[in-house]
Amino acid sequence: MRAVIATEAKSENGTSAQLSPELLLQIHDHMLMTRVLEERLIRMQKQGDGYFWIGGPGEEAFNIPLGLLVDRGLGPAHDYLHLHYRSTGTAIAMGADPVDAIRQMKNVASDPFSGGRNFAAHTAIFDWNLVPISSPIEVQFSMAPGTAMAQKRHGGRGITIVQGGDAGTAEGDFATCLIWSSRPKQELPVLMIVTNNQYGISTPAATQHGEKLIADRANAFGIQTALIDGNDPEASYRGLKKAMDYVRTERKPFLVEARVSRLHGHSSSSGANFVEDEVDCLRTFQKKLEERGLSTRAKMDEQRERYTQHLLDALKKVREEAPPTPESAFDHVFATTNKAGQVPGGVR
Ligand SMILES: Cc1ncc(C[n+]2csc(CCOP(=O)(O)OP(=O)(O)O)c2C)c(N)n1
Repeated sequence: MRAVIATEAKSENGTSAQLSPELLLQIHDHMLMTRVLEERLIRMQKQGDGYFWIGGPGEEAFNIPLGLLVDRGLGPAHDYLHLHYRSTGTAIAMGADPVDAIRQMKNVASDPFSGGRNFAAHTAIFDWNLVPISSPIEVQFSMAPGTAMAQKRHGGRGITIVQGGDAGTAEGDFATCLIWSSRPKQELPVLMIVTNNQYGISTPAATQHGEKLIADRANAFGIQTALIDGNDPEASYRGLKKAMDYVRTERKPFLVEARVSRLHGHSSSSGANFVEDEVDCLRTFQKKLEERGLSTRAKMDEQRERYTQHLLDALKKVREEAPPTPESAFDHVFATTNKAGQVPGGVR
């Protein structure tokens, strides 16, 4: 029941085999695209192409393996995702088009996540059970038991994945998830993830947590836990695979605490400039790929340039796209109508 460091776990099947070169390069590919996308989004905000940026540079080494391990699909037979506003990398690894994140940042009608009406990084993909990411923090932890309950009733191997930051665990929603997912004989297939970057906006975690590890809080509920080095994509892949296999098979909850970096601060509100003194998972992974002879500096630099150009070209096109129309303001909004079919106070 004690938290274990997944880097110490030998591998997903108990051997010391490394992940295959193909998988490592695939992880790198998505990490690089996600980082270049975040840099583009930050630039867009600074250049007036968006009013606010928040995102996940520094979490790629964890979020990409997560996305690759998801059973993607619609309905309770597949995984449900209740993610965080730093989770863009997970959606990219699942196959989302990075240009859609640019459309949302620019708030154009073609943004498939919110029709140009939500914040950056508020991904929502109905066909993949990726439920809308919320700005009020931690509410996803109250919703997760609902989809997990549907999956438990449905049967099969689909699991619910819910992710949030360290500070958010102070909210009651986090306790709600611990309680509802661990009721005796009614346990739910929920993978709870806390991506711990050691800060809640500007408040250091060290000043807020009496517990040594956030993951330890799950022990009181009989929930198994793991502490993962989220800056290491190999440790993340192995640790997540083990945790997800457990939830899929046992139909019981599991809590992962991942240590990650926050490489551009909290959001555009704190300047979004690069933070030099935190581990940059992309830099360290690229060094490893070079050392192992799996890629070269020149190749990775060329790839970065290509991705940067692709997203810049996409932005130029998105700039020409139309914003949402006023008439579409009530599309997809749940509201009761009066006898005349009108939304009270609305314009439907
Ligand atoms: C319910 C609620 N309270 C407060 C906020 C303001 N707020 C936005 S982000 C944030 C800090 C979240 O920190 P953490 O959970 O550690 O996640 P991180 O942003 O570090 O990934 C706060 C307090 C909010 N969005 N929602």
